[in-house]
Amino acid sequence: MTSTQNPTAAGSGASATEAFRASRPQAGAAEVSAERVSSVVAAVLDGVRAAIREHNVTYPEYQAAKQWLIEIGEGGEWPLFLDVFIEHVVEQNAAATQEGTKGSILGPYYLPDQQRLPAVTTLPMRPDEPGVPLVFAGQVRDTAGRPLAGAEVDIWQNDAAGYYSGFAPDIPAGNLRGVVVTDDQGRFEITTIQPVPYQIPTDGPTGKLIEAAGWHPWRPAHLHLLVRAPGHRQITTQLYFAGGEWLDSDVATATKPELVLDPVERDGRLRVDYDFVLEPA
Ligand code: MBD
Ligand code: FE
Repeated sequence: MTSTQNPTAAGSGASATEAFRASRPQAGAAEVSAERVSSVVAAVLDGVRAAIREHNVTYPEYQAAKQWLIEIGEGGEWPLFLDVFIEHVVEQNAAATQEGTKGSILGPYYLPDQQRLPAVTTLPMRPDEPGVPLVFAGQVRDTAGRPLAGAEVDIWQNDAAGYYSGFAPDIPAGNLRGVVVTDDQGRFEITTIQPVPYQIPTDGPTGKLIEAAGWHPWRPAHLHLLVRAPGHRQITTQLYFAGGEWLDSDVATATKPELVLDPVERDGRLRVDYDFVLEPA
């Protein structure tokens, strides 16, 4: 392994904040009416006020909370904190109108514009990339069962040390990321390594909060995916591994039973098949 330096929370937080800004997700916000802003924001504030009353929050606690909020911003951890504790509820709302493959949260570590790769491929990785080899194969179809040729399986994952390229030092850009294009049968076969459980950085404000509350900071091992094809609704999802640690207690509350893979050993590697189904846009 080439990595000697431990990534810091501040480092990955700043990168996640920068990646979020670069994605320009605010486009469309101008359409929101004053009525909508008022009703949603009033409900959020009412919830906070109710918690303060119910738990008789004191001045020292209030000031500590203010300090913590300042640190979340300074450490660039708003994407991390929000995606871990809030995004799954927004995803639940989106899922109510979505057919086909189940979705899950995007999380803070997606990077667009990665290398385009052929249908049968190996994800970009270091020559000495540690980890258990995994072959992840399948087909992309529409809700009528027709194969989607030229669909894009945009995949990213952590390495055997638990870190994502672009959000930790000493990992080459694009490592364990890629946009795999399906063949004329809508098929793909991706050779990679097994991802490992992800620990929320314990040295930043999100980690400090989790520790102060006595919670655990772990997500189960997962592959992240965006699957898209022209004329179809893009799916944002994650795939997990049967029997894996933290599967039933994901700190980000983002697992679903339909998204659990169960790889089998074949020729000394793990292999698993999983098909994606996209609905019309
Ligand atoms: C992750 O790797 C992740 O997927 C989410 C949702 C939050 C924090 C880290
Ligand atoms: Fe992740």
